[in-house]
Amino acid sequence: MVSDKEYMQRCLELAIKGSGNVSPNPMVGAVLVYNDRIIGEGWHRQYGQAHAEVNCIASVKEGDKQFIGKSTIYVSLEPCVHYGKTPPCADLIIQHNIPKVVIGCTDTFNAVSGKGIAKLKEAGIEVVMDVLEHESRWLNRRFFCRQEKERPYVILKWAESDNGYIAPLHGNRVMLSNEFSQKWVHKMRSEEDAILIGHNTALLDNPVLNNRFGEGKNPVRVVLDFNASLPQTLHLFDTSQQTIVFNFVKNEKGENLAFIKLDKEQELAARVLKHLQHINSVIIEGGSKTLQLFLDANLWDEAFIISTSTIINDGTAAPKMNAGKLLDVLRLQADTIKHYQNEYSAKL
Ligand code: AOF
Ligand code: ZN
Repeated sequence: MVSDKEYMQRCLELAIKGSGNVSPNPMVGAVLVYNDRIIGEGWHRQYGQAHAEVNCIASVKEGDKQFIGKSTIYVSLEPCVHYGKTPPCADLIIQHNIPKVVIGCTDTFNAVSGKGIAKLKEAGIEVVMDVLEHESRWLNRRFFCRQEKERPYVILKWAESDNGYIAPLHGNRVMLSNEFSQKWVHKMRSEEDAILIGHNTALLDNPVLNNRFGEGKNPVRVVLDFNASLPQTLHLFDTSQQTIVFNFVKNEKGENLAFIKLDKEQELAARVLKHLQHINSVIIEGGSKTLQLFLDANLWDEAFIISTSTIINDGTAAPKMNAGKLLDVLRLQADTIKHYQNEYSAKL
């Protein structure tokens, strides 16, 4: 007999298929099981469209429809009760007389948070909770962070030379990472919602900040340009992707370009993140001062440090890690990527 955990594992596999297409919604998967046989599977495929439960029930073949009312539905997230872009999934389960629901984790979105479970129970449905809870929360750590901390999930990323520099002095550009780690970086960009850089990085590197190698969407570009003095000729300001410029000078809105004026210099990292709270995740890509701002405020959740074999004679020192724990190490040819995690992601 297949265990609840194994069916939930299948829900998580299905949920991941929505990666890159559902944000800022969570990735959710569902399976419908009758007599130890899967008769339906579904996942949330696209932001604004049908939820996992809807697709799961819709996938049941004609000959199996008679069993829906005798089946167990496994869902990696508590079924919703709100009328959002789609009607409530809890109602759908009740309408189909499904007698048992097994849930991966509670939805901490205010409109749902425990109310989905309560509604199912009130309807006399047996509810089993928190099966693979940690794995279910980890999968949607960006979504849960936004709900619970009212800020995006923050991922730091930088590459450093063998002797600990992030860049040479005087603004010369050096490509630190190799072809493999660059591909890895671009894949990562396609999975996150925003990329943030500082004034100097924007000016010296003139990055496009897109995901050139992979498929999928491009992130929102965010730049800290306190005097709003960056030349509009930079790639950042082409209007093919959305760009947000945080500054102390002006509020302004154009096509795919917004200037947001920060009101105080204190608690900068927190202020910036507050403005980005509609976004699930942001990668902070540099330079050293910008990364250190988020490290010092302890406003980060994961960090990826690419240690390369390049030597820079004299340069800007890489940021200093001051918290977090090493989670794993990935080797891509001569480059080593150290993956750290901080308090929030460790507690999920
Ligand atoms: C579910 N199953 O597959 C997902 C859920 O705007 P809407 O209508 O798409 O609702 C989005 C909210 O619904 C989202 O914030 C989260 O709380 C929940 N997502 N719920 O029952 C699903 N994706
Ligand atoms: Zn739903």
